[in-house]
Amino acid sequence: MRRRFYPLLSLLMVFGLAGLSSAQSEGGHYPTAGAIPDIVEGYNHLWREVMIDITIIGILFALVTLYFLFAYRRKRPNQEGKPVKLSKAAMLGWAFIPIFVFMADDLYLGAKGWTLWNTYRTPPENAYEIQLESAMWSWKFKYAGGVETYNELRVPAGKPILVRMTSADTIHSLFIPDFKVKEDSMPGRVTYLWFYPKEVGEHLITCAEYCGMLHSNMSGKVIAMEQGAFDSWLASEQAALTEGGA
Ligand SMILES: [Cu+2]
Repeated sequence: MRRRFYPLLSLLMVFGLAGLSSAQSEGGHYPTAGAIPDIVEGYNHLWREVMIDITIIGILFALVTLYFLFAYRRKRPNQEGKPVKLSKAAMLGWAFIPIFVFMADDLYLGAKGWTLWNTYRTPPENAYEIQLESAMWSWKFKYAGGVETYNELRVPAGKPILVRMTSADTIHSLFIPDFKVKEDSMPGRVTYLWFYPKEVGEHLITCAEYCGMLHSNMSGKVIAMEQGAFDSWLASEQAALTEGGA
């Protein structure tokens, strides 16, 4: 009777070992020092991995459940079940092997999430800094020389961008889905996020924290421009300000 459990236990062991060996082979995914880490790729990679793991775990649970349903079905009317007596070793095995398998995967994904989080919280040193003040209902971006834009975050492509933010009124949340970044902006506190627009293009900005009646209209866009075009845009805005102020 007890022998029936052995194939199942071996199956669990195989999954556990497969998980561990995949954990070890992941070492190469993280960027070397000095390079700009790719948080979009890091996010996508972790997301795929979580999906794959919960699918495998779900199938595994379903198979074990189906096996038990079949193996321990009632075979005659009035049949009474009787508990299987397990040896101490089998008992410990049943408790600890599944724990080992699932906790190994949880801790591994947790560690990878922590590593990725640290990447999110550590802007590269050469990041270009832009300030943001959110309000009901607009995003005001502030550049060097007093230049301001509303709802348009113009950035040079090919450079990591650091956005330091606060809020004029209530809590908003700057969400740029294409770059997999989101950060709350709040009054009386300065928070930040960074992202890396590699190429010229436009990307949606939206508010991800309910901030009142027109919250759903609180959108904007990132406009990633060639470095030269960005520089001349900023210079012309600065010149216009100087002229206006003179
Ligand atoms: Cu908002």
